[in-house]
Amino acid sequence: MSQLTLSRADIARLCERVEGAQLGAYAIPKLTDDYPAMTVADGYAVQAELRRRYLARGHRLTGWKAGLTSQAKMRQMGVNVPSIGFLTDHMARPENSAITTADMVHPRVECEIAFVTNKVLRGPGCVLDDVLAATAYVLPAVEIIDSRFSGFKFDLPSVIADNGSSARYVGGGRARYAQDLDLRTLGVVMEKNGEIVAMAASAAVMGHPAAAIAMLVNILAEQGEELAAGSFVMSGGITEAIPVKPGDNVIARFQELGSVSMRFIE
Ligand code: OOG
Ligand code: MG
Repeated sequence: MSQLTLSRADIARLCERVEGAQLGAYAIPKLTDDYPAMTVADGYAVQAELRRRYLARGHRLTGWKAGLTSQAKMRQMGVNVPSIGFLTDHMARPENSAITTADMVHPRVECEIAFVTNKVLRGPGCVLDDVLAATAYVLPAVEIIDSRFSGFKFDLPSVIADNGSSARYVGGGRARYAQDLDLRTLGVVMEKNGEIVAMAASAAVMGHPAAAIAMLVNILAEQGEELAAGSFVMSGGITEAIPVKPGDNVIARFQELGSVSMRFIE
């Protein structure tokens, strides 16, 4: 990975800035406006500090998410390198629930294939088959992302520091064994208020969504971390993300995996 350029004090300052925006649901300028030399390693250092602070507050780590793993997402965000972020129990929402938007800045939804692991995964050198061998089952998920940066505009170090825009996530549908499916060719259709707003196939995510999980494990290894058994791991938006507002109903229909629904309220 790149070199750290930020001091401990800078990391703490930027972490507080991001944490304030996450908890207060307000937009801030991207971090590189003030710290133009910020690197990807700096972004992960801020994210690690953010994770430490949430866990110290009693939030529980439930898993991880890969982001910017499809061309659709990279094109939409203008960033062409994948990234990872952490997930906690406070971000989880039940299927078919009403999700409040007042505590978010400008939420968007994206459909993803999620993996639940039953063995520890460690990099470097983690590959797709290692992921499949450590997968208990896969299930469909919708991630609600919410960049804390003004206009949903950022660069790679900034979005990594903001925990990959993680905000909420909903797992659901029908859990399946990975070996019973062709994980590359699953069609996904996203509907908002009864209209189709996005569609694609799962190969859009790095050719195979398990490849995104392998990438995530290798990025964790660069930070001296492993993926614990029992993790819930999202492989990244298959289509571009769709903005949502109060009153919207969303249903993501996944071939072979059922559907995941939610509605948004004030
Ligand atoms: C960054 C988060 C990307 C995904 O699935 O690609 C992400 C963003 O687009 O704000 O979660
Ligand atoms: Mg995502």
